[in-house]
Amino acid sequence: MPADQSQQDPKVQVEAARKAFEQEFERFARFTGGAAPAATLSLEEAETEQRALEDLRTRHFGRKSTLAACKKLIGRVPADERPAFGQLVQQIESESVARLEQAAAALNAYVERARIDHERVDVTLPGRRPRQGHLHPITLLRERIEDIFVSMGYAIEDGREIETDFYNFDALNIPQNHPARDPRDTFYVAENMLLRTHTSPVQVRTMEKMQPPVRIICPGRVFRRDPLDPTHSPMFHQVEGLLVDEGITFGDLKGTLERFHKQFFGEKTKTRLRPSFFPFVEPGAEVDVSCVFCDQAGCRVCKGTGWVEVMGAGMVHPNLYGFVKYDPEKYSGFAFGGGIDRYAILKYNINDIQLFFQNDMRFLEQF
Ligand code: 2NL
Repeated sequence: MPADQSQQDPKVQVEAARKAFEQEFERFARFTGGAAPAATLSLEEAETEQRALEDLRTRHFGRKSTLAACKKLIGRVPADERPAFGQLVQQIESESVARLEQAAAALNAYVERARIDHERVDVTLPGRRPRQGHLHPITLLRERIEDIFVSMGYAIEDGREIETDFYNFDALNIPQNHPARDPRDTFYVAENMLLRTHTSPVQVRTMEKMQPPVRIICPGRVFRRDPLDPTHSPMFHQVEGLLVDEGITFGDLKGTLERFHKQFFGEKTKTRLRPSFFPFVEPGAEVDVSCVFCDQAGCRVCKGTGWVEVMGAGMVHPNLYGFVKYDPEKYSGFAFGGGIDRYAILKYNINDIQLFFQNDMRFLEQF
């Protein structure tokens, strides 16, 4: 039989179509025997097989398939053979489609199970608890200091971090030629504008706003051009205090600082004032507390002296009252200032101020 004739022969073509299907279907036949062979496939592989099987269905039984073409050839079959031919085509199609359906059903069931497995949530697993944060140790100590002074009747004031040189220096009786004004010590941001080097400007502005009695503390960030090292930072935290009223004496200053230090470090703590000089006070003093680490036996922190310096203090210089229009004949007052970071270092026995600003969780978590 010539090749073109065999291609024309409908029976031969139907048989060829069946063979072609059988060959291609062979690799899907394994799914029909239950879920076992499919179980070795991943979800993605099974989905690929699913698509391949549907593609095979379209190619072999769709409108453009060989089988569909065979059905159209029925006219070429001799009339007496037509019923048998029709039956043959029907039988081949229904048998093949049935086998394909079986495999598809098994594969679909497997994919469905695999998807459920894939998306399953184990509700018995412990939840992921968000870690609770807390305030920074410097903030905690600032609040502790604020609480102590509030309990003594002080108000808390804050103000700007960028100041004029008038409020930062002139109004504090700091002379034009004072080294602290040098741009090598102070951050200037414009002509006559600077990052405050202490929180005293807040106190000056408060005195401008109100007549005595004034009882305030001013905590906040301050800035000095210091190198980064274990005891210095170009940004640190200060708390200053100011009290002005009628008849205020140096004794009031000493009693106030004694009470504060007992509250802050513990009732055993002693406070000592040594003469010193600051342009904004007269007389001025350095303030020491008895060493909280060795009970004055002498240690590394107090360098064997039993005392640790914590503040500067003094009676407000009468020149300041001129700037803020207070009557120096009627009023007197005291002021003090210390570093919050320094208090934190002493309270927690920390040897490096940088730890407060590096924000390493392993450090911060300990407070
Ligand atoms: C320091 C600062 C001191 C003050 C700060 C002050 C503020 C006003 C008036 C008078 Cl508005 N004084 N503050 C007074 C004495 C010392 O020390 O850097 N201490 C470590």
